[in-house]
Amino acid sequence: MTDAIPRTDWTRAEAAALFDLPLADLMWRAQTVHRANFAANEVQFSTLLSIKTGGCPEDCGYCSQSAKWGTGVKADKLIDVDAVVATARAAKASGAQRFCMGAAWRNPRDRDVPALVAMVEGVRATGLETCMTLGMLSDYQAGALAAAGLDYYNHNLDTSPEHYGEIITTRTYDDRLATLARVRDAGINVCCGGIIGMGESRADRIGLLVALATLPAHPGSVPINALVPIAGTPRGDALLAGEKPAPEDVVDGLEFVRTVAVARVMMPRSVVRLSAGREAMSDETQALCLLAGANSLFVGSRLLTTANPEADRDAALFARLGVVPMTAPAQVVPAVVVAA
Ligand code: SAM
Ligand code: DTB
Ligand code: SF4
Repeated sequence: MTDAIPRTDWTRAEAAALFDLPLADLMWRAQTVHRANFAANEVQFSTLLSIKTGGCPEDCGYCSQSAKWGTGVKADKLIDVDAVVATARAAKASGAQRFCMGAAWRNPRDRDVPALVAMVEGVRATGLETCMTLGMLSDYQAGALAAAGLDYYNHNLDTSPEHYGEIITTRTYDDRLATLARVRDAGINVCCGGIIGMGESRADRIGLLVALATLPAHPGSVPINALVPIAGTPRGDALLAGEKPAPEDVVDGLEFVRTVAVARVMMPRSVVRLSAGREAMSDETQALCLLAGANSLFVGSRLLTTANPEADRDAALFARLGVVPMTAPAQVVPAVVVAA
């Protein structure tokens, strides 16, 4: 069966049925969808740079950069445009295809916009795709970034609507949906996903994927992060203390792989990113995530404030798996889509 337009009417029951499939059947579904829409062995490589670190007024319960938690991350100012562009050049030289700039803000101030625009223009001039994640945006700010040529804006839903209040209280799910609408309306591609391993149930993982797959259009990029536990944050401390959800809700490597596979089936044309958490993941779990349809990764030894695998470990893994860089721009995918 083929379907030209990816479905945006997924139900929780349908998503739950995918999660419940025998692993081989789920992987077969995910691989079938993946191979109909993407070159099977191609992976998009992104690099992250923190352009404004720490001191964030939000209370995200997982984040090293919130001023609410004693994590030891110190607050810095927005860094210089030249430093950003120089880092982008180096990322391009080492094989990155997209350059993501992250700021520990609730939202940018309008007086930051000229510098942000200069960063987008400077990074684009290196030939890299650009992505920013700066918190909530106004219409003006989204418009200015779009006019500068920003390719993607990352703004995550993080978890299900029900679990959200356990994780963040300073910004609502609806605030996030409103920013996503502004980004979409400005003509910027949406990058939107969440974090797995924050004490959520499988029903919450289903709720997150359904929220993503029932947006007016599927996000072009869907980052699936494994929680990087940061000492001093409520969610990090809970994970480090060994807090375990009910047996049916436990997140281990296989549950993470299932989450990636269900994301792939529900959002067939989206680039699914195996995002934070690779440093602590075995090569085998990462390989299964790629088999499940993940086709984007962060490369480079740092994410925003935490470690990512070193280049030599990644090079050895990609060589063993036969993974090659994505050739076409990620948003250009063949018209044929295999329905779930
Ligand atoms: N301040 C902006 C915002 O939150 O909208 C942008 C930067 S924020 C660090 C981007 C995303 O990184 C968060 O939405 C979250 O999904 C992810 N993230 C942050 N800390 C993480 C952690 N410890 N483990 C996994 N993902 C994390
Ligand atoms: C996303 O979903 N993951 C990236 C990116 N968007 C900005 C961030 C991961 C941050 C991991 C924790 C850290 O390094 O501070
Ligand atoms: Fe601030 Fe973003 Fe961290 Fe939340 S995730 S505390 S908004 S930097």
